Amino acid sequence: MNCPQEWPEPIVRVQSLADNGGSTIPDRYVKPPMERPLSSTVATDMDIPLIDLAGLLGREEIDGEPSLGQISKACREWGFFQVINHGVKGELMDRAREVWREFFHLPMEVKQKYANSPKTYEGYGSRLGVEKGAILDWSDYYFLHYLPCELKDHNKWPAQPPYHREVMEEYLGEVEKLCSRLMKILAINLGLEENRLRDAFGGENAGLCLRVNFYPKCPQPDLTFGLSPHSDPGGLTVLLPDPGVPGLQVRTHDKWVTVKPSPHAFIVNIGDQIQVLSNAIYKSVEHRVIVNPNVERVSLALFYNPNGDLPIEPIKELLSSENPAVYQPMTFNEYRLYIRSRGPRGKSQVESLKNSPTRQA
Ligand SMILES: O=C(O)CCC(=O)C(=O)O
Repeated sequence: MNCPQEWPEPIVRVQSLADNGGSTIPDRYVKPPMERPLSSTVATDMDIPLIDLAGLLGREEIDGEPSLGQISKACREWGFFQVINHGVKGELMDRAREVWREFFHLPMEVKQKYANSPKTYEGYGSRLGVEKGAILDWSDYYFLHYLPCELKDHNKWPAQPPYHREVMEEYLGEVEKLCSRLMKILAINLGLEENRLRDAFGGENAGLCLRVNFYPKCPQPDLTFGLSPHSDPGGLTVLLPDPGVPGLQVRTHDKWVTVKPSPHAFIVNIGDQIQVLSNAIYKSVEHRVIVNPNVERVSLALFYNPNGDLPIEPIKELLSSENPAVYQPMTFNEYRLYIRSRGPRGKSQVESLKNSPTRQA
């Protein structure tokens, strides 16, 4: 299966719809009644764990550090946590978010020069998935490859605002270091050698890409989503949220929890590929984004992914006759075609990799 070169229908920018100032949203964005934000329970008295990484920063020996246990529990129970004192300067985080906000507020004809196609998704986009007639989400986005180096093409990066590239090179370099640290912690917490997960991703050849999500104001937020429920297909996601504008909701059991972003925290979550490598010890959890009638929202999701050509399967050291492999191997290039063609849709994909009981025996 290959992704088509072109979108099945003309692209409409959600930002233009919002700027038109209508009091209703087009039918294309209206979710069926049972799939709307208020058709499921939202827990108001809970939040994802908040973990202080200060004790882990700049230390070679991290054994015995209390945050290790907190991260282990969060990866197994929530699949999500926020981190503070993570080593990336707050000021750089703010600048990265604001250069993108400036980009989305450039005139439409400037942004259109970067219009993307479903072939690589790189550039300015307004839909995920290529199904003709699909109900769409209330958001635009910008997608960029950063690693492996041969995939990085500065021509695909916005040339405006003028300091955009400088800010983003620094930001992506710093968040890459954070991803490497987190990958080590995740491996150690599984009882593995510290580079084991990173090596399974292809080491230096692992992938890193960015999706900047722009959620315009929405006149009927109860009828749609900024991003429909999905789990992340990749490895690890480090999300920079918009301070003071909650929007991300995380599934826990049969409820949704609205994440309250802490100042200068990143939101970290496990993706499907780490769920597979850990043989389902770590959980890749469904999440969704609600929209707001009064305020727009910008978020930067950095996806740390396996190299696309490597088969990803449960790590042998975690398997035994009592704990056989739960998943079949698949490369990330094959795996991500699903979300690239069908768009964000729940967690059914990783379930489809499950071995049948007869295969496991
Ligand atoms: O905007 C957010 O808070 C979440 C974004 C997200 O889930 C994604 O980009 O996959």
